[in-house]
Amino acid sequence: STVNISWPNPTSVDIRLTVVAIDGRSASLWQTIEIADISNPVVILDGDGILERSYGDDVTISGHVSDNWGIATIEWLVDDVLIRTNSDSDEGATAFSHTFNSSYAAGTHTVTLRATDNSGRQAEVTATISLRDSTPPVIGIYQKEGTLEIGETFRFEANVNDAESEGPLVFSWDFDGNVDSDSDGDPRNDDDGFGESVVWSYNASGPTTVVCQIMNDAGLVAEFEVLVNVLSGSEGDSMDLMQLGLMVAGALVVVIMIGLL
Ligand SMILES: [Ca+2]
Ligand SMILES: [Ca+2]
Ligand SMILES: [Ca+2]
Ligand SMILES: [Ca+2]
Repeated sequence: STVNISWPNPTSVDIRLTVVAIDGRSASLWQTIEIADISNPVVILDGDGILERSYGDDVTISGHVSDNWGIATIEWLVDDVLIRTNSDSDEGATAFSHTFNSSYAAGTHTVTLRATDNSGRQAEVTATISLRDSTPPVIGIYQKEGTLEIGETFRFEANVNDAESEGPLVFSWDFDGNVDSDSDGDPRNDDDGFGESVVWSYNASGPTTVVCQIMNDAGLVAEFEVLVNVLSGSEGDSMDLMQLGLMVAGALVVVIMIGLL
């Protein structure tokens, strides 16, 4: 004959088997059985596949944990670094929210849900997060216009950063908005110079624009523009912006005086 019994907790039990014969004689046998938890917890994450997220987005992941005896702790790890520990009785222990800031590199990261049962057995399951930079480089304060003389060298500098971009930013300068030097139909996109700062000079007078484009690791581009007035240098047949402004002011005074007469 067979008897099936299960125990909810680990224990040690003494079992006595007694057999009684038809004639009343009996015999007994003792056996000690150790009841132990020998199976890992069951850990499941809701959803599957790689989660695509941008910097600053909340990553919220939930899961389910169960065990044949009982769960002692539930842990959440990001890139194998322990972020949160809960006991099984904590509400919300199987829901986790994390924001990836610029201290994380763009690319693949992991979020792991790990459960430990009352006998110290562990199981874990991992979700994969693909983190991307969705913001172009940020342009800081810069001088929006300036005056140069023909032949005068000047260092143009870009005050730009991108906290989420790991590699160096790529700078491309177009120093003359009047000339389409690569003949592609756009006079503002020519690669006249490269790098965070470039020394440049002009050999023709007149106003023009400098356009600097900056690309980050994710291929996102920001640009800024500087107005440059190039003077011929032989004063008398040219005037800089300030002289032009004084002349306008003088003309106004004349107009006002005429109005008073
Ligand atoms: Ca177990
Ligand atoms: Ca960015
Ligand atoms: Ca062009
Ligand atoms: Ca150009």
